[in-house]
Amino acid sequence: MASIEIQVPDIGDLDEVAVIELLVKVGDTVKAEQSLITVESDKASMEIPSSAAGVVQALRVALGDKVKQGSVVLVLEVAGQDSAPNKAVAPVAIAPAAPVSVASEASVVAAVPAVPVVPAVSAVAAPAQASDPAASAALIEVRIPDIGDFKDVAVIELLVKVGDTIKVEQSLMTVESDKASMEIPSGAAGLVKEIKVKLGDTVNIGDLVVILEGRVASVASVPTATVAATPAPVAGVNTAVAPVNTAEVAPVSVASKNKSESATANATPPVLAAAPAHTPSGTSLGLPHASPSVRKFARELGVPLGEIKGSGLKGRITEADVQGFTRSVMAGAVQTLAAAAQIKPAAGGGGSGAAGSGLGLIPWPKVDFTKFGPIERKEMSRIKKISGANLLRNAIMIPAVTNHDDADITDLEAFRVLTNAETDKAAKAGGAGVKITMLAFLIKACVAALKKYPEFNSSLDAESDGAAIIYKHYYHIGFAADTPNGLMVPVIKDADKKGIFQISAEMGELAKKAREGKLSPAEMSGASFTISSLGGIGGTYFTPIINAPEVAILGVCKSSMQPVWDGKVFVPRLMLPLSLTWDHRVIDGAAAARFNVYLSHILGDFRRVLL
Ligand code: CAO
Repeated sequence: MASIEIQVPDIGDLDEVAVIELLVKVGDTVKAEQSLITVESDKASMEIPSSAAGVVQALRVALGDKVKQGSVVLVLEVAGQDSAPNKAVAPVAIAPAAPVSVASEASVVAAVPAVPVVPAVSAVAAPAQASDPAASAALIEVRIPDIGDFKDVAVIELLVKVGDTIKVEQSLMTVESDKASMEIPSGAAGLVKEIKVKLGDTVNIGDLVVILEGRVASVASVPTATVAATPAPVAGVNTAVAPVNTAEVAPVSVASKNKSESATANATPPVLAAAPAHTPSGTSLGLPHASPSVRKFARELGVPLGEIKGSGLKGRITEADVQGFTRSVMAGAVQTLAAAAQIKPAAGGGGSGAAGSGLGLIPWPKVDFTKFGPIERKEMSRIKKISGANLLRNAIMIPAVTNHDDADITDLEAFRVLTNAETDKAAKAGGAGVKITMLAFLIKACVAALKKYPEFNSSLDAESDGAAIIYKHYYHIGFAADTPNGLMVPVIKDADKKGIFQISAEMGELAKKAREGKLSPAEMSGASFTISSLGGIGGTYFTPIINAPEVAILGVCKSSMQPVWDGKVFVPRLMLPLSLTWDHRVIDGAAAARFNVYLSHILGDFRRVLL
């Protein structure tokens, strides 16, 4: 047994290409020339085959990675030297066979323009004579250039129509064999006069596909006369000269924007693409059936191709399908899956409905962590999955700001300790009693602050898409509880009507139920404001995420003795760090600062609650 590295082979003029599909995984047994990954540039996609048979030991690329010639794709364990084509000694990097070769039935290998090819064009109608140095009008034949070993490829998409004005290198049509698809670019600019093929036709190298009316340079101005007529060969494939018409007039220059090719120079490649979504076994991985240009178009718009129903041949997604889908989303007639899953439940208003669908975020990085060390995968708990989706929506959709402050709870803590000591004493004497925690006082203090600043006890009106604010005349306070299954938020209903002992007792019960996973939906709903206390754990400040549709949340951390200046001297005071996060659509910074100051005053002297 030996380990060999499979590298990206010569992929012609393409510099860096993105990995858009992984066709094998660790542990898979692959055959020689089996496709391993699909890579894509802005105009072409192709499958990278394996040069050897073996078992995949490690993937060296992840989706989204950029690779180029020589990049290691994966490590393959091969059975002895027989399997290693170049008898490489482990671990030796080997370049796979050039992906242009189509060696066997099983080798799903797409043609790759190892050497760029000039699309075949020729002018068939003589324009002005050579004495006229200026360009003149002519009919130009555009033919199928050398596309490698592919024969009888079907026209599956026409990308231009009669009357279109096209540029040099603009794609004219997409053709597809059973294993690869490619776009055929035009070698000349001009007006499309005639399209010589229709959907479903099969074409071969040299076939006439389009007649253009274009401005053709005269003989005198194009000394390199054979440039367009003879496509440069694709390395490793059929190098037969493309049957283009060069007899009647001087050929058309197909100089591209950046480079002016001579007769022997390499020019623009036909856009070759691997057929999408072919796994080695032939089962679809669900990659949408669309040409590279359509994929690029969709990518630019942030349109999820997988959600579009193709109207083209064999369900192929066309540019018009992408446009139609985009129009439907913009009109609100259709929602993307991401929007439905993440955005729809938001009742945050302010245009919340579909706002998140246009974030245009780049894809989440998919990293093969095994590249860096041993890993273990564990499924998330149901609660974590649900709360994660909610937290993400709330974090993204709410313009949240956090104000930090400190409350002097020296006296309150002394009172709490005293009260608990009395409860202990009563319990020892046979009486019942509830231990009270700082959180119970905080709930009561927050109710007082919510009454004074009602916008903190409100929600945006989802029905009017945030055009109104709903003020609640009830005070149901949620508190975050840390449980083995994740974060849960039980709710103390009507906290304004309850005393500290009752709140403490209820909190204890609800927290116990939360940890045992026994909370009912009713016990977790209806909160008008939430407190997240990490006081029993530690830390100073944090930025809690608002629990929509609420508009504010108070984060509390561990109190600590701090030197506080009393105007004359520093005195030791027990200070409680407060972090208030608020929705800026509803609340202003000044109100948030006042809320915190008021809360601190109450906590500093709890008698104020009675005022
Ligand atoms: N400062 C200093 N000590 C504090 C404190 C504070 N702000 N808050 C509580 N404590 C102390 C308590 O007095 C108690 O000490 P004693 O046992 O000596 O009396 C100890 O910390 C433990 O308190 P507790 O955490 O059990 O009780 P609580 O009422 O403060 O909190 C509950 C109850 C359910 C909120 C808490 O157990 C919990 O789950 N907190 C985590 C919440 C959370 O995860 N928030 C993050 C959300 S964002 O991911």
